[in-house]
Amino acid sequence: TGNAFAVKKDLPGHAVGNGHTKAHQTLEAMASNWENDFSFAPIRESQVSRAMTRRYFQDLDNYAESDIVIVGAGSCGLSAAYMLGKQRPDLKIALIEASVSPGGGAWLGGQLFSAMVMRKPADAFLRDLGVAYDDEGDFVVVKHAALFTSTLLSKVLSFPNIKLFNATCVEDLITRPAPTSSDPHAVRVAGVVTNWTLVALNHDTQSCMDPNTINAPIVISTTGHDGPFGAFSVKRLVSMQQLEKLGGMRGLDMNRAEDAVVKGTREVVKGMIVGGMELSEVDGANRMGPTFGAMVLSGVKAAEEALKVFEE
Ligand code: AHZ
Repeated sequence: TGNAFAVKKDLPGHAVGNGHTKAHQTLEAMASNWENDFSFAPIRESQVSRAMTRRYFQDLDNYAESDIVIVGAGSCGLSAAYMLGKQRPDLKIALIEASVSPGGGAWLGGQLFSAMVMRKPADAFLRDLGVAYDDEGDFVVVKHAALFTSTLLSKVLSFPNIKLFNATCVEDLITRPAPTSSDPHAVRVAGVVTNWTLVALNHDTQSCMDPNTINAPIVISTTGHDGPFGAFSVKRLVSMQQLEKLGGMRGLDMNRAEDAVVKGTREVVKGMIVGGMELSEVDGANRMGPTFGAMVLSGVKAAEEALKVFEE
């Protein structure tokens, strides 16, 4: 073929290629000559498999002991991850998201509309992120929620010390006894129990498929309000008798809801910080509906609370 990069020998189990990697090309050079001179660099299928699986299993090994686990990669969890990644490149942060696609409810502004509203002072987060907005006085508007979420996601994923495990859900919490004078049965949260979401969804159809674990001194839970997947960690805290009961998210009141979620973001049980709409289930706070300032600032505060543990 005259292709200088042609495969020399395609032996099973061996990398293919002639030892030279294909030189970098410009898109312009490529565009001029598709029919004649174009070919991909050679590859053997096993190279693709190994390139993926080696990294994934190294990550599983590496993050089995994490510094911080964030449960849920919605607007709150991603905002917390962004703040932590920016401030503490020395910490290992595992971000666990049940869906294949991270972002939670932040791909749309409200109903099926594009624009995303944030009340001031959450505009500070957008400036930090470098996302453009229209200033409407007391609030700002990003032209598409997906612009906010994709920018935030790309920054979070670029931090070398943050690993997103998507399509993976937290299906239990790791706990250790931490008795107090008022509660001899108190525990602290010491990590999470994970499973691939597709497995977790099939516990009814198969005999026991045991999970995996991640140890961490601090877990930030941001799994959203109650629903098929939401409020996971706090519901578990109730069933293990670490919270007496949930307050239950109240009706929509934007003014009350957003202040309450940000101010309330805290360590709910030793080792577990709760933020975003999951917190409204704990505190019986109102929902805010389609305005996202409280989600990002709750994430900022959750990150701050988590870092206190490492400053102690
Ligand atoms: O898939 C969930 C979503 O991406 C994920 N999640 C839930 N349970 C999980 C589990 N393990 C791993 N057990 C899990 N991941 O958590 C993410 C939650 O994102 P979200 O957008 O639902 O929550 P948030 O609190 O970040 O943002 C809420 C946005 C809302 S809801 C609302 C209202 O209803 O009034 N208003 C706003 C702004």
